Amino acid sequence: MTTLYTMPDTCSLSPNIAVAWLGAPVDVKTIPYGDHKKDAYLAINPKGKVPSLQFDDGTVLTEAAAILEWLGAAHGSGGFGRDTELGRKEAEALSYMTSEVHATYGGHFGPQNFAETDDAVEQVKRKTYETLAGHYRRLDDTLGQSDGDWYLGKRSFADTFLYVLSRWIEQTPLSIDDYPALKQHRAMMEANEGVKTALKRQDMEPIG
Ligand SMILES: N[C@@H](CCC(=O)N[C@@H](CS)C(=O)NCC(=O)O)C(=O)O
Repeated sequence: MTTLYTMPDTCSLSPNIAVAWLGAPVDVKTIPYGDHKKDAYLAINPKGKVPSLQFDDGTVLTEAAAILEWLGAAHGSGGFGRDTELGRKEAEALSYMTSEVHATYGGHFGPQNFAETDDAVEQVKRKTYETLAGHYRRLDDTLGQSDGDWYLGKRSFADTFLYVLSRWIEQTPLSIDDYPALKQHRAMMEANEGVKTALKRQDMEPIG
């Protein structure tokens, strides 16, 4: 069976939720933190990151946006066809959230990768939170202006990644209270049965 590898508190929650929403025949396997750097997992994904999706024939797909793309294409509704306006917007939102917002979190999760001295590390962190504040403002505005409760008006995979981001804000000095649309979206996601299932599968709790 196709297997999705996840780890607690990571962005792999996004495809995990998508699997739940689609009812896709995908086995979700949560590995403990640390196992992602061990040989057994590195043989699956040499990048040593989650998520990874392993197919029956042993081939592997990495990168959250690509995995979501495949899930939508292979298992139908939940992702929108890329020939529709919603589909184009979903692709745009997922690219933005993964390649811009998630990537900015590099300065939070590993500031030492961008600076050599303690002072410089502090500066990287400061700039990271400034940049993240701008991203959260943009996400909150987009959500606030959407035609409905979901990020694109209708439920899409963009909501799964947005939920990851609205959880991570708790690890930063930023406050969800400054982003009311995101706060409401997070609560709505946590009331959703598919999200509850995905959280359990990944040994995670709702933020509440
Ligand atoms: N560009 C990748 C990023 C994947 C990624 O950074 N995953 C994180 C969890 S959110 C991870 O596995 N981190 C473990 C590590 O780097 O040690 C994607 O979008 O899937």
